[in-house]
Amino acid sequence: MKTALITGVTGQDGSYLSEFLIEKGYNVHGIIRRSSVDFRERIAHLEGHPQFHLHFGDLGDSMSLVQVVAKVRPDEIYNLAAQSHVQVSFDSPEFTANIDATGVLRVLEAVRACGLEKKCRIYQASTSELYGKVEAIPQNENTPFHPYSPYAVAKLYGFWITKEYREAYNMFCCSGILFNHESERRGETFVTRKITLAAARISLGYQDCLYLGNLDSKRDWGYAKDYVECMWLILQSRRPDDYVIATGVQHSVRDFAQLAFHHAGIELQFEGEGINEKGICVKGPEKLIGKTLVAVSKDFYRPTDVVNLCGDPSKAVKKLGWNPCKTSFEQLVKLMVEHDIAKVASEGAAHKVKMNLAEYLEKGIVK
Ligand code: NAP
Ligand code: F7E
Repeated sequence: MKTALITGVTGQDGSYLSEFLIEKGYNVHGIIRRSSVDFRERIAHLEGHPQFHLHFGDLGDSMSLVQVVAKVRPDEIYNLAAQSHVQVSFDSPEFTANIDATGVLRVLEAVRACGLEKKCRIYQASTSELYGKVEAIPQNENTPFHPYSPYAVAKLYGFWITKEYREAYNMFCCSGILFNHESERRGETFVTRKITLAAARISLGYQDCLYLGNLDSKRDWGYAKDYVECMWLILQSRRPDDYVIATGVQHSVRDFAQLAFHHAGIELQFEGEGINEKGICVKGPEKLIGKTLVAVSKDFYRPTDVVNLCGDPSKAVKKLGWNPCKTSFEQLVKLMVEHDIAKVASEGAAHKVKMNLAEYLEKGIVK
């Protein structure tokens, strides 16, 4: 039985990867942060499973990492832990650098400190944000990087230090350059989940209007459940290497919103430009017809924004046999909206909290 260690196990990807590896027969160990409140919603259903174990540790604390690695002696490490929100990285750049850049070094060094360089394979969660202010479309493994946020700059260090340890110490270290991937478990402040929750709340009468930033921004959105399989495939390969993981299909934030509201029974027509653009209800419940349900607020603009991401997954398809077309964009949006309608309907009044922009901003809810 193989043993895997996952950092970031409480996150979107960590939870799906745990399920995937347990299914494959692995003993799965996850690292969780110590905190005064428990927030382990995404892995609650796995706790108590005989193949699932949790350990305290922090990417900011090398001693904790060495202790866990020494105890678990994993065959594979999936380093998914990160401060993963791009806007937050502008607000907390030093913390982001410590976890997303130096944190990667700490994981690699923990493996060396425990003498596991030959035994342990390491997956580093890299990102399409490395392409940032893009220099070519679509982006593949040879496209130059141009990071465009503190998050991306930190992740660039993570990418290069992983490659460096591969070459300097002959370690089996790989980076997956993953494009945006979403799901019912996506954090609520990322744009897709913010939209699907708002579409659900608006259709059920708990929110008046959804405020967004740059509607023109384009992403290559895939389904997180499909992407964790690729992380595993990367570590099963004969030779360590880096791979772009993407669908190859691009949509704007506006497209996402239009389709999400459609699945909530509301047709939107967009009018105006830039900060004055509005999504108006043209079909749906009588009381919503003619109302502005989506508006733009500069509060959700970023100091520098990445606006044109589209990945070319040919290498992963050819070398790993990965299928990027398992879940289409249309299926992804539908499953997220259906999930959130059921969630809002069952939780009811709790969702009134995020009704309008003033409340969003007052509560310091992340952009
Ligand atoms: P996520 O839901 O935000 O999860 C991040 C995880 O990192 C959480 O488990 C969090 O723990 C943990 N974490 C944060 N700071 C930590 C620290 N100091 N020490 C230990 N753990 C810490 O992220 P995700 O969407 O699953 O993404 C997984 C990884 O892939 C991240 O590295 C992200 O940057 C990268 N990535 C994501 C995407 C995407 O579209 N989702 C695309 C490319 C790359 P808590 O629960 O305690 O906060
Ligand atoms: O933004 C625009 C925003 O926050 C997507 C992380 O998982 O994927 C994620 O980073 C786009 C940006 O994701 C709002 O300006 C408009 O252009 O959902 P997001 P992200 O920044 O792409 C990459 C691959 C990662 O590696 C990261 O870890 O949408 N946008 N209006 C908005 N974004 C947010 N959050 N909120 C808005 O209201």
